[in-house]
This record gives sequence, structure tokens and C-alpha cells, in this order.
Amino acid sequence: MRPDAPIRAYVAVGGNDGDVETNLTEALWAVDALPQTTIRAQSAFYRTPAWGRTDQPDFLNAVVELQTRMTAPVLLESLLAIETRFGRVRSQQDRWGPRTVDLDLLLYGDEVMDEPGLTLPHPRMHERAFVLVPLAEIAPRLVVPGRGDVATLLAAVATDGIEAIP
Ligand code: PH2
Ligand code: MG
Ligand code: MG
Repeated sequence: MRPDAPIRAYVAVGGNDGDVETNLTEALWAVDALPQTTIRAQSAFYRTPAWGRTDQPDFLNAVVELQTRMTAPVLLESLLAIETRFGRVRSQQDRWGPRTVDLDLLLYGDEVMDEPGLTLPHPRMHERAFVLVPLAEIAPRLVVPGRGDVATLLAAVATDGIEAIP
């Protein structure tokens, strides 16, 4: 069902393969160009050490705030389509490995759901400094349902090696 009021959603963008800054910038233009969807705030790009699998290049990461009237599943579909358009190839080895453009739906209003392919809030966002640092830049007081506010979550994680790029 279509939401009858616009929803505030947060999306994390990241990549570490190819011309990352150009890819991420253009992928975010594509997000802003989605129907019924506008980027309302955007963090800086941060250079971040690879998390999960450390034997790969540093990432660039950012977070955007969207206003959207798309449903969460349609928004997710659209983000995955943009990933594919920017050269993302999903494979068996892909989990946590190098990628051109990764677009992760972090929050969709205060929706809490756990369905195949879509868990909200994003199940690992509260422990990932590469998400919390850019998110805290644009929404420090935002509450992650079931987890607490962003500034408090950020204070609990190590942010070593993360720096905003000029
Ligand atoms: N994404 C991953 C795995 N590890 N590390 C950093 N620094 N940034 C990411 O965006 C990232 C990661 C899986 O999507
Ligand atoms: Mg992803
Ligand atoms: Mg990801």
C-alpha cells in the first residue's frame, strides 16, 4: 500500500572498487531522480577502513536522508536496480567483498519489519561506524527503533581510521 504521507528514509551508500567518488556521486543523483523521492540531506563522503573482511581496499561511505512516497519494498527494488546500473555484480563471494556501489536501506520512517530481503532497521547499522559517523553528521538525534539515538550508538563504536574527505 502506498503511504499517504511522505516518509523519511535513510540510505547508506558505499563502495571500494573503481572510480568510487564518481560512482557514488552519480548513484546518488539516480536516487534523487527516483519517482516520488528526493534527497533532503547528505553527509560528506568518508574514507573508512573495510569492516567485516579487512583484506580489501578502504571504502568511501556516506548517508542520505530521503523524503519518499514509495513503499519500502519498491524503494529497496529501486536501490538494487541503481546498484546494478552502476556495475554491481552479485556473486557467491560478494558478501562483504569489494563492490562498486552498495545502497543499503537503513531506516524507513519508524518501520520495524523482518522479511526475506528486507529487515528494518538495517540489522547491523547500529554497530557499524562507517554508517554511524555519516548518519550522526546529518541526524544525531534520530532514534533507531529498538536501538537508541544515533549519537549514543556512535559513542559506543570505534571510529579509528575514518575521515571525511575534502
Ligand atoms: N560494506 C560492507 C562490508 N564492509 N566496510 C566499510 N568500511 N564500508 C562499507 O560500506 C562496507 C564495509 C558490506 O556491504
Ligand atoms: Mg547492500
Ligand atoms: Mg552494505
